[in-house]
Amino acid sequence: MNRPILLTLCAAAGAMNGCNGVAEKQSAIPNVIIIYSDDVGYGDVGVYDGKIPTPNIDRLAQNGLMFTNAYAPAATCTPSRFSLLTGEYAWRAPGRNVANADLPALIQPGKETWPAVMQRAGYATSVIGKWHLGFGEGNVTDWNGKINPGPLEIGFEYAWLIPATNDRVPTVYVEDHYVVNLDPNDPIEVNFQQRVGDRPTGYDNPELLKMMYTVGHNQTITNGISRIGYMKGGEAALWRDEDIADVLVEKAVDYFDRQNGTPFFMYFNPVDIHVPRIVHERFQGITPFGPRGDMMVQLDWTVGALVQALEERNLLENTIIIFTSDNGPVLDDGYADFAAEKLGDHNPFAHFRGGKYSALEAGSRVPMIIQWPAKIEKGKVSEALFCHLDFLASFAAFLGQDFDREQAMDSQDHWENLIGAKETGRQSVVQQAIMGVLAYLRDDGYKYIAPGPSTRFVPWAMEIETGFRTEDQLYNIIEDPSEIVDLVEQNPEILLELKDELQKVINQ
Ligand code: NG6
Ligand code: CA
Repeated sequence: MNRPILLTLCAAAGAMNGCNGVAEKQSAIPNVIIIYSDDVGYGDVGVYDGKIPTPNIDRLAQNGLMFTNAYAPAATCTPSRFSLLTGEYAWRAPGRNVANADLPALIQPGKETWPAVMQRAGYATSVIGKWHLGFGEGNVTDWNGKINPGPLEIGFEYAWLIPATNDRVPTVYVEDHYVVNLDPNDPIEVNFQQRVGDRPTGYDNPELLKMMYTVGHNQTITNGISRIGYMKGGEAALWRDEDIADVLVEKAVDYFDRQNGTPFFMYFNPVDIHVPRIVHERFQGITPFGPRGDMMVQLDWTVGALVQALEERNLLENTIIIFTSDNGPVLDDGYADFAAEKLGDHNPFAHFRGGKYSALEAGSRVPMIIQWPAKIEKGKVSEALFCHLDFLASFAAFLGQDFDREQAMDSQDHWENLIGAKETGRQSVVQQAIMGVLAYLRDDGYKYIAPGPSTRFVPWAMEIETGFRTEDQLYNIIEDPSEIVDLVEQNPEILLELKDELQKVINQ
């Protein structure tokens, strides 16, 4: 395949060092890995004051740049991942909320994407781990044939996938277009409405479970865990939850080894620390914090294993590693893993209110760390306002690539923030909570939460405040990061400004 990256970069950088010989040219192009972890809260990482040991993630910060004002585009997975990949706010069109596995692809071929930009710049591109953005064109996915369109049609050359989430069927891996290890004589059928097949369910046979459900999650049992949805067949293809972290690392390292010097882009998506929190036996009980803490340690192990593999291949120096999370933290998200009871002095929410699903800060303000030894100064902290939407435009700018600005309309070039060369970032960001509620945050700290339903707590995760009210709310998160003092009465002019600015973004 055509890989124009070296020329492009040399052209963009003028008399940049290393544009003379092929070997030197190649070493100038950084590999890029984004580790997009699942449901990791701002306070879950050691360097963000977490109490669970995360030495490997902490080391990324000690050797790189740590952000204190970075935002996932939404407070749940599907819209955040949609926006990360497309540079468009997910709320601009309906139907981009938490997806079941069998829904059509939310990103259809022809849509501008971050991996497509990287691919045009000459990168080998891959996605490993959680997908959760649907497959196919319209009908329910047929898991027994070629599954497409999917990631391979929107800019990824290689895919090893968890189709949706680790709590949803089908509990099988998909490699490129096909379910891995599928026996054609035992075809898969998936249904999110009614029971299919004769596997036991959590509601009929709770005595078979290795972890009890608390809310939902009581349908087909595979590997001793009842899931969201029903599934028939595919017995030989079923994953063992305990092995997922190891399998994803193995697939990533295999991919490094297949590149032979071609720069690569990897969208690496652990299922950690999403429910069900079933970790490998070697991590079970390793912390006093229960399965949630153990899974955080497993995630940290994953980060360390990837770093070590890069180091052993002499790739670490010139690889950009981004560690962040798709949304904020949650304790009980549907299984009895005693996350709340075993929290001790660890606080995943840091000093923020809300959590996963919420319009309040803990919903989408996430840890974000970038390490790139060849370029980024060690041990710096950035307060720049940044949103995951911006990777697309920022990397396009760095690589001298153009992109479809009408499609990726919300992506802004903040490359200088990413390498720690500038302190001011975005002027504002829109935060998306569940139930379509939006908030608008400005870099002076003022935050407007638009009116929503009267639901005060997330109905299926009752410890989390939604932050919703039926009337306008205004906070200043610099002075009041916990969003306690509503400034609507005090600052009517600022409220009007923010409402107006949000409306402009919506109308854009
Ligand atoms: C919710 C699930 C939750 C989780 C979430 C998606 C219930 C009661 N809750 O519907 O457990 O799977 O969807 O999480 O079913 S996310 O991180 O992928 O957005
Ligand atoms: Ca998530």
